[in-house]
Amino acid sequence: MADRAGHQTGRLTLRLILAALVLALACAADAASVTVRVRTPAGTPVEDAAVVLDAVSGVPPKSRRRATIEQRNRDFVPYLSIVQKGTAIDFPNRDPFKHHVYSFSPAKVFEIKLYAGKPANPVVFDETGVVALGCNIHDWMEAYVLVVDTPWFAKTGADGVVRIDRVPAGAYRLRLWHPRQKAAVADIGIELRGATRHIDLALDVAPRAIVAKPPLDVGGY
Ligand SMILES: [Cu+2]
Repeated sequence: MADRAGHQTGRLTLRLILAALVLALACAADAASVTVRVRTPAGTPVEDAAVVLDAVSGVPPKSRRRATIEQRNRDFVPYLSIVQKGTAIDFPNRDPFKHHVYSFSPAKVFEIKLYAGKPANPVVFDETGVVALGCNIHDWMEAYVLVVDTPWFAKTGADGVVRIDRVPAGAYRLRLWHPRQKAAVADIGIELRGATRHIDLALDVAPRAIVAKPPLDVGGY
C-alpha cells in the first residue's frame, strides 16, 4: 500500500516537473531580444546611451545588485553605469593617491571623503534617477549613474549599438537617455513577443569636453 502511494507521488512529481519544463520552454520561446542603434542626426554612432525597457505592468524582477565604479588614472571608469534600484556600488581607488567622491544629485546625495584603496562599504543607490558623480580633488572627473526600476537595460558601445536579451513577452516603454543629450527624447511604446526587434533612434549629444589633466607631481594631484 505504502509502496503504491509512493509510486503515485513519484509519478505526480514527474508530471509537475514536466509541466514546469514545458512552461519554462514556452516562456523562453516567447522571450524577446531588442537591439537599438543610436546615432546623431548627422549619422555618428552615439556611445554611452542608456536604453531602458520599463514593463508597462507587473512588478519588475530584481537583477544584479552589485556594481563597481573605479577611480583610475584620475578618471571614473566607467563613465556611465546603469543599475537597478537597490544596487550597491563599490568605489575602489586604483590610483596611488587619494580621491574624494561625491554627489549632490537628489536621487543620491553622498560623499566618500579623501580615501585610498577600496572603501569598506559600498554605496547603495535606492532611488531612481540620474546621479552625477564628481571628485573634490580632481575637478574634471565626472561620471553618471542612471538608477532604474527594471532589470532590462544596457548602454550603447562605441558602435552606437546596444542589445538587450531575454526580455519576457509584454508591453514596454523604451527609454533613451544620455548624460550629454541636447534634448530629452520621448519614450516609445513597444510590444515584445519572441524574436528580435531592431530599432533605430536619433539622439543629439554634445561632445565630451576633453580636459588636459595637470602633471601628476603638481600640487599633489
Ligand atoms: Cu579624484
